[in-house]
Amino acid sequence: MTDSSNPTKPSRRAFLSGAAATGAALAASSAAAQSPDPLITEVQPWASGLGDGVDAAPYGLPIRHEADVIRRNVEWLTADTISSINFTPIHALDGTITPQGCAFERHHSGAIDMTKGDYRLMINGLVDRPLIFTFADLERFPRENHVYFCECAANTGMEWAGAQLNGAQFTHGMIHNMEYTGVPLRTLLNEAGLSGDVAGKWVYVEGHDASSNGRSIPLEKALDDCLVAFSANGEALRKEHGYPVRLVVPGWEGNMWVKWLRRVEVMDGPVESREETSKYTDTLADGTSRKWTWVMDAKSIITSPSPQMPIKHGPGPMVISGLAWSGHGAITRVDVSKDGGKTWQTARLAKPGEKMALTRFYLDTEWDGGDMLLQSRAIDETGYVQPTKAQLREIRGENSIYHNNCIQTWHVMPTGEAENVEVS
Ligand SMILES: Nc1nc2c(c(=O)[nH]1)N[C@H]1C(S)=C(S)[C@@H](COP(=O)(O)O)O[C@H]1N2
Ligand SMILES: [Mo]
Repeated sequence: MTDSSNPTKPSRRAFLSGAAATGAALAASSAAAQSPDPLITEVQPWASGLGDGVDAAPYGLPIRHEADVIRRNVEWLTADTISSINFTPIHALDGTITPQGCAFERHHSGAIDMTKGDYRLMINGLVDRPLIFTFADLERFPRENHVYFCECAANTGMEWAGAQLNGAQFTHGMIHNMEYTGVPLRTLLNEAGLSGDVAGKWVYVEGHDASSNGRSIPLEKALDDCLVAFSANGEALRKEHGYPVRLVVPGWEGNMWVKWLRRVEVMDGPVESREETSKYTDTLADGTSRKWTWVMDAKSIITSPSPQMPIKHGPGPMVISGLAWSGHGAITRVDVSKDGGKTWQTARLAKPGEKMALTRFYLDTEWDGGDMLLQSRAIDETGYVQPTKAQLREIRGENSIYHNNCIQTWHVMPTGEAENVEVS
């Protein structure tokens, strides 16, 4: 049997069965085949009694053996848990959809508890008729479904000056990817009536929470693809993600995705609020600051192997897996390097890239049992290539926090363990 893409190379399937027959590789499974394996030969407890009934969990949680697939904090980042951040366990997830129960949270004044009955959304400012919508009103507008990633601008922000946090969850876990259901913001703005030019106009969006997290967004973006969302992954938004309604701003920094959305004011200029001046602004290498950085540039991360996901098998076939995304559109290619960026192989995309959504990539490869300097490099539909850390530092220096989309390196050791490192 041969691999159709490379006739000189035996296919993966042929390799696996050949290895089992000779016992040369896949040591664990071939050893087990030689002596009787009680898990195969003996009747096990789960096969000689009854399992749980259907009433065991009216709303199910993951099985207890997966109890470590949870959000985590970085202690020194988290002075208190109210105005804080936790991280998605991206190292332990597969596919692209983030379950709401472990999707990172970022609150400026805590997650609030609102009912649909108390919910109101006001549209005011430069509109023909200011309007107030109840939740029931929103449900009567035509709705859409879209999968989008939401990445905090501070994701990877602790890595500017050097390799710091040991785990993809901590270096890249301020991201989630969900299927949202909601009403286009455009529909609601048109209901309120917009007259005159779109260019030069803005919306100011704020939430019901004490922080309000107010942000200015150009009216063009508001009318393009922003979604007033009330469901994620098929169910109501969780409290921590803005129940009952949040704003979805595809491809743009997470801070603009206002939760518990309260008000949209059409204005003739930006407000220049705290969240868009002293915060979420990029310091450049020359000491000046860049005013607006809304779109999240193309980025990728190898989730396995990684410091929290060591290799647990010997040399031979292995799967390297990760995530890639771009706020500018779809991911078209991801390359993987095992030698710190000297040579690259193109990874397999699990599905063609989707606009402003996570893309899963796999490199089905062989591990020689030696050291690897694993890197991934994302390329999006605009042709943009994810930069190295050195390239990014040339423009941005080392004093920045936000919008760090550089290539990450994991040093995988012969033990299979991995650590966060930098290569020059
Ligand atoms: N109302 C409100 N919206 C908010 C915030 C907030 O504190 N209050 N935090 C923002 C920030 S900084 C980010 S990164 C995203 C995080 O969304 P999540 O908590 O659903 O992950 O929500 C944004 N929207
Ligand atoms: Mo954020």
